[in-house]
Amino acid sequence: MAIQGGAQPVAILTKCDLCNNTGRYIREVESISDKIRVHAVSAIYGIGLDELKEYFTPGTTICLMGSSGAGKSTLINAITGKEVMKTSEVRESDSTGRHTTTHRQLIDIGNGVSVIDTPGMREIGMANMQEGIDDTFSDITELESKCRFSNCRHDTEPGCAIKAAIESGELSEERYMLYKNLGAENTRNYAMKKEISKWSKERKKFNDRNNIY
Ligand SMILES: Nc1nc2c(ncn2[C@@H]2O[C@H](COP(=O)(O)OP(=O)(O)O)[C@@H](O)[C@H]2O)c(=O)[nH]1
Ligand SMILES: [Mg+2]
Repeated sequence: MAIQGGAQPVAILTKCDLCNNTGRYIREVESISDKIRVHAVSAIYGIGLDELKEYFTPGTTICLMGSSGAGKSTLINAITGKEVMKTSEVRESDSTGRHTTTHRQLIDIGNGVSVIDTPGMREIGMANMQEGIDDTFSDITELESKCRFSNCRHDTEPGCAIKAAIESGELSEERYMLYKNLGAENTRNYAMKKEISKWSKERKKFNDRNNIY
């Protein structure tokens, strides 16, 4: 979504003080796409915060996305050295945060930098994002174009470049499944979005005809 929207995606692994194998997780996220930068930080212990300074240049708008309790607000407070955002205790029972932020807000944190904080999201609904997905997985779309059949489903077709790449180890099956699942989710949500908009148009027409406001 970030790539398709023209934003620079940065993945931040928070609370690295609670993890003794951050390198492994950094590499795991990095392996998804070479277009995404990954940092592991601890806002509480001030680890890795320097690495993030380059993103806080004047004129930049930073949008924080991540589930409630991930440590977004604590991170911004640690970087700015001020309490610009309210933080919340994480519920022990399900390790999710209480929803301190209940609405999107745009905060001027000084130095010409703005931060958009989003309320805790349980999921990001994707629709009409195929372009961004293809961009993120451009190595896979490149491989797909090398299949013998242009409509290859990478299933049982002969001359399939995807299957060959998975077999040779050039492409990890996990990454391919991620690409496939994101594509399927996108198609499903897009179809749903179109269906909803069709019905809302129908309803509007019905209301107009019957003078219902
Ligand atoms: N151990 C540890 N806890 C953190 C860190 N950053 C945030 N937390 C805790 O995680 C909880 C949720 O933080 P918060 O910033 O409110 O999360 P947000 O919902 O993403 O804004 C709070 O209890 C924080 O104290 C960190 O670097 N290390
Ligand atoms: Mg918050």
